[in-house]
Amino acid sequence: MNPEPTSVRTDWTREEIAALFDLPFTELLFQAASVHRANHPPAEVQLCTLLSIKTGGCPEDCGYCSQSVKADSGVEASKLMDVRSVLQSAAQAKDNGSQRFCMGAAWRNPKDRDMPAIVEIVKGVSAMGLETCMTLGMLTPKQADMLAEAGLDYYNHNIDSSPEYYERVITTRTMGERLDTLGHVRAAGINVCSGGIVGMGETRSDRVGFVHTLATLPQHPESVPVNALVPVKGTVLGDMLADTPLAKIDDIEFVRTVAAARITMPLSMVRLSAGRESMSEATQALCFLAGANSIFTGDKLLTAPNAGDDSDAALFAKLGLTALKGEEPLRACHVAEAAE
Ligand code: SAM
Ligand code: DTB
Ligand code: SF4
Repeated sequence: MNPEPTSVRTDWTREEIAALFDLPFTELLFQAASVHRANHPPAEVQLCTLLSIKTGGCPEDCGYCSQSVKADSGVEASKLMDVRSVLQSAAQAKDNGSQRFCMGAAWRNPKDRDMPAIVEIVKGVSAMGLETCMTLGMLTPKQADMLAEAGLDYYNHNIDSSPEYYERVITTRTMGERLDTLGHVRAAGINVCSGGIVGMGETRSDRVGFVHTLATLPQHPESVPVNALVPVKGTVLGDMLADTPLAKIDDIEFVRTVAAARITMPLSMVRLSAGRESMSEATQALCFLAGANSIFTGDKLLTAPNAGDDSDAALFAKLGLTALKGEEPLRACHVAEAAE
């Protein structure tokens, strides 16, 4: 690893990011791989496990999501899981070599009455020596403080797309509200995980705007999940894609998005997130070359299938990749220090 990390900029212009996307693919990959190895061990990938702790019945209308009440996806709504069952799943994830345990709830926002159970879950999973991440929807400053106090390491809240395209995918809350929650998470001292989805029918200009929004936040998210849309039947976007098969995101364009995220946010962990199940090994390998250094393991994401441990073990062996070990949770202050 290069001892002198790349300087961190939060003043990227859209034009600069568009120019990255426009580079010859070989040049873009060379730049992304160079930034990657200057700041991270290039053959180590962080393993995260997801668990849906409260599934379905969500009042929001996100056009991609199987868990929205607006979707006719067959996902049944359930209540918040009991603390013991969550801890059992976390123990299993740890046994399987996972470093981070990410818990998701299909809520617009947690209710105050949910918070004691959530706090207990965070404390229990932390005590097992796993990094904790939660994604529960919008938070008030007080709820963010409660999560910080409980020891939550990361909070996931995605901006999902460019500000312009966001409004065409979700109408029940604004991008501004998403950014407010990210601000509360940051102010509480919790590490930020924020990314989005590629392949929702957006244009390249939207993908530029998506990366630009993240890369110009006052401080880059410590984790940036880049999801490829998992088209779920019964959702607006899943059905739209089923009717127009050519709308599926081009693999090379997906890799370009990963590379642009890596170059503009050099210190962040860039997670190759949903959609790996239907991605070829070659495309995943290109994403790792382009700077992706984190994945979700296991057979299931929240409701959709994931690549699975056996195929991941085979892929890692083929590519000579290993699990990232022993990393301390990257505290927000580390990023600020490295930026100086
Ligand atoms: N309700 C919370 C929220 O929206 O912040 C947390 C759970 S939500 C399912 C977490 C993220 O998963 C979304 O922001 C979206 O980026 C991603 N996601 C959901 N459905 C997806 C799909 N079908 N394909 C790809 N990513 C998806
Ligand atoms: C993120 O960006 N991707 C994860 C996690 N954050 C919570 C969720 C992916 C969900 C994929 C669709 C599903 O399982 O329903
Ligand atoms: Fe609800 Fe989150 Fe799904 Fe949107 S993405 S419908 S907020 S669970």
